[in-house]
Amino acid sequence: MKKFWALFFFFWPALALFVCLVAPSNGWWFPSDPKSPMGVRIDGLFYLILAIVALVFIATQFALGWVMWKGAKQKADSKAEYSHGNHSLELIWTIVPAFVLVFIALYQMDVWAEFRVQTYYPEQTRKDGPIAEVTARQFEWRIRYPAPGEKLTDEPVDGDVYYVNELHVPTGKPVKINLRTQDVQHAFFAPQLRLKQDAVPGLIIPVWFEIPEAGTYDLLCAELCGWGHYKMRALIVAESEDAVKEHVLQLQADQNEDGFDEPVEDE
Ligand SMILES: [Cu+2]
Repeated sequence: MKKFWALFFFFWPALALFVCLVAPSNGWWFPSDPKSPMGVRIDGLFYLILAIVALVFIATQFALGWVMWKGAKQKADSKAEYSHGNHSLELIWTIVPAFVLVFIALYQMDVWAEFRVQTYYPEQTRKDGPIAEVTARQFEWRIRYPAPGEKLTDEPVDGDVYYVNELHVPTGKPVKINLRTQDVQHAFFAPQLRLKQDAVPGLIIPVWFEIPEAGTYDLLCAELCGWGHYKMRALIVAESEDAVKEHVLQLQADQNEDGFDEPVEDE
């Protein structure tokens, strides 16, 4: 029976090892491949951390199984050994994890900087400026585009074009949006792009991303923001630059529509 328990504890790291070996060829990972260059790098960080965690799990569980196996082979009347701990072991398992954590912190620094530090944003986004403002509010995403041909201003101006829950962006180049919230804290989350940024009251936060392939991507709120949080589902539509222009022109025409087909002329 003692040996059974030792084998039981050997089973789990063996299963973990097996899963680690077969997972990559079976695509057992996030539900979709990352759809942005930044997403590929974020997934790379996840893989690295997963590999470290898997290695530590397998090693510690095997060690546990091994200790139990050794104990199982001891005679029932043999004396137990008591100890007050081991100074070298304590040092090793404090210093090694500390180095691993410092390594992860330093290793992810450039991805983090490119993503979050404005001076590291792609040249193009700094030249073009934000293409739209996305304002989260309970419980929707309000989109504000500048009038065609104009630059986006921090505060709304006459001629701005509005829409709700659908953000159109050009494909194939880095684009930047200004993220705000009108009430509580929300989080701009595009899972397929691996993009997540909190919207914080009082702040205008520039967020950049690049979508190489035209298509429709989910935009969700990732911060529990009230009873209707689940409803904050919107779309990011990535399409050609011309199609985005066309979309904004159409929105502008709809916004200026006064219900009359023809200009009314005095007779
Ligand atoms: Cu929300």
